[in-house]
Amino acid sequence: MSSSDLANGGRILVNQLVAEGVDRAFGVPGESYLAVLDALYDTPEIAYHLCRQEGGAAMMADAYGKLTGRPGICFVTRGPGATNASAGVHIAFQDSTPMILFIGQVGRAMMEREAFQEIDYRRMFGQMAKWVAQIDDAERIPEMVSRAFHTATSGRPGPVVLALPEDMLSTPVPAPVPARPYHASSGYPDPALMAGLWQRFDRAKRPLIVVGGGDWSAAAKADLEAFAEATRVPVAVSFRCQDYFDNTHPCYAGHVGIAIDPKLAGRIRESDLLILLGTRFGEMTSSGYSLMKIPNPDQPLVHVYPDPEELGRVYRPELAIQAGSAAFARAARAMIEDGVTFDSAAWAESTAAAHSDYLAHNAPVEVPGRLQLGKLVAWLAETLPPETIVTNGAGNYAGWVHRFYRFHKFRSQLAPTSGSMGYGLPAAVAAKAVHPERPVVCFAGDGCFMMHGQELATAVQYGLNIIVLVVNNGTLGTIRMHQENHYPGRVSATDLANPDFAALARAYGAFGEVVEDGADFAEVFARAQASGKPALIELRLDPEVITPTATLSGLRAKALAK
Ligand SMILES: Cc1ncc(C[n+]2csc(CCOP(=O)(O)OP(=O)(O)O)c2C)c(N)n1
Ligand SMILES: [Mg+2]
Repeated sequence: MSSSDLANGGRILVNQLVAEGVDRAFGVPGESYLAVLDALYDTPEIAYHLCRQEGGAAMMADAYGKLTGRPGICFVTRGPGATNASAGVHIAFQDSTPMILFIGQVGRAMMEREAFQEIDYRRMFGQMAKWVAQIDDAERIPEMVSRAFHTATSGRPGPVVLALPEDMLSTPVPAPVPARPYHASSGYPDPALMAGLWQRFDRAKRPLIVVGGGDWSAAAKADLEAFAEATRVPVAVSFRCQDYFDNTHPCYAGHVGIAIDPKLAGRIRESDLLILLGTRFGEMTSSGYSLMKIPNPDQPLVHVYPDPEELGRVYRPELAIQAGSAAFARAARAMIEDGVTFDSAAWAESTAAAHSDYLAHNAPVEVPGRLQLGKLVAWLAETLPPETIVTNGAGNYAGWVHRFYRFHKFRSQLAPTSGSMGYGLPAAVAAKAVHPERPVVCFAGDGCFMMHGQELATAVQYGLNIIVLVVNNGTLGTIRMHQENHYPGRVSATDLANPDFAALARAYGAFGEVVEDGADFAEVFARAQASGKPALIELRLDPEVITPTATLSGLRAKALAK
């Protein structure tokens, strides 16, 4: 055998990634996977984005997975690199995002001694990933990596973790043939079950579809919108899946999330044909499992989900259809195009009422102080083009975005259903890398921003001109709100001493300004857009304004009066 037939694991791995169509990876280097970094040195097909912390890198990979439908690729080193990255793996799991985390691992000869930074990733990520494995034989890289792509994208998508022992990556072996590129597969709805669904539609008076989960696409959204247009069926979106249905569509019924509009909650409770499409209807969507009884909902329930293990796991449906959301939406549209009709007279009026209730709930409300956050978000919704990508992490500030923004295009929202603080900024960085032509706006709280704020350096390094809006209320507002509700007046470990965010942004080489009065926002935002740099605008919000409809002192008084 000639030496040209030999390749090390790093080269074999990168060749396989190229064969799978990978164009980008996010990571933080480590000495444990130098051979991969070396192979990337002469692989122009793959852009490696050097991040500042692995949590941010993994969140960027998640955002890439959401935006493209292809696995987001993340490379981290063993031990501390992997533990940092776990935040992003958990997000990808709860959001059903295709993602592959590659971890440099200690050498094979020293395994199980608790060598430097050694962890058994199978045990560590067991509950958080669809599949966790270690590639001990470089000749099996094509097989294992190919399986990782299939697993991450098929059925209910999710993260896969592959550990790469350092010496496996660096030792030459006979070069294997790359595996063929992956194909994602998800179930197509059984026509017999679909017939049962259409019969139920015929009898229904108050049908409602709630969409969410992974395995969606722009085409799936368009198919569902066409189906809704033809049948006038109202469609609501689950927590943080607000871009799965055009919010200005006349059948759009609103966001089934935290602080749900009580009128929409009523519609869900009273529905006589509730179709959950791709959503697990988890804790945040179900208002703490209060909108449907468990295990037997009062509402006649049809559950469409790609993973059969989820069907009947929490809610016992009348009809369970194992199918991908995209396949279901395609089938539903095809049926309408084949000439099947429903008499929508029974519900058309209530669909119109649901949409006007949504519009009323979406209209900004007046709050105390000079910064009208609702109006500011509504102004952005009016002003920014529909392809704008809006990101956020976790905190009460996000509630304003969810309520007062309007989403039109698929994947114009990147927000973690797992409620992971700090997600917004790395997601925005990835979004701008994938779609440089689309405006990207990140909302972060003052607590949230500090979790992964260092990725502003990544935005500057790669010239990714995102705009970050830091809603600074000097507190971990969500927790403070819960404190006032449950332990009124006993403010414990929630006040924040913050840096000067605008100055911090400028120190990074970004644009930075402060807005205290909402009237100045449009002007500052225009300057940020024109700056030609990543930008941060600090919005000073009175902590009293804890939600669009509650003040901290009001919550305290209410709790004390109990
Ligand atoms: C990584 C992580 N840590 C802790 C929490 C718990 N948590 C949820 S919201 C929140 C406070 C967020 O504060 P901030 O970003 O300032 O937003 P605000 O609520 O003040 O608008 C905390 C600590 C979480 N969701 N994620
Ligand atoms: Mg805050």
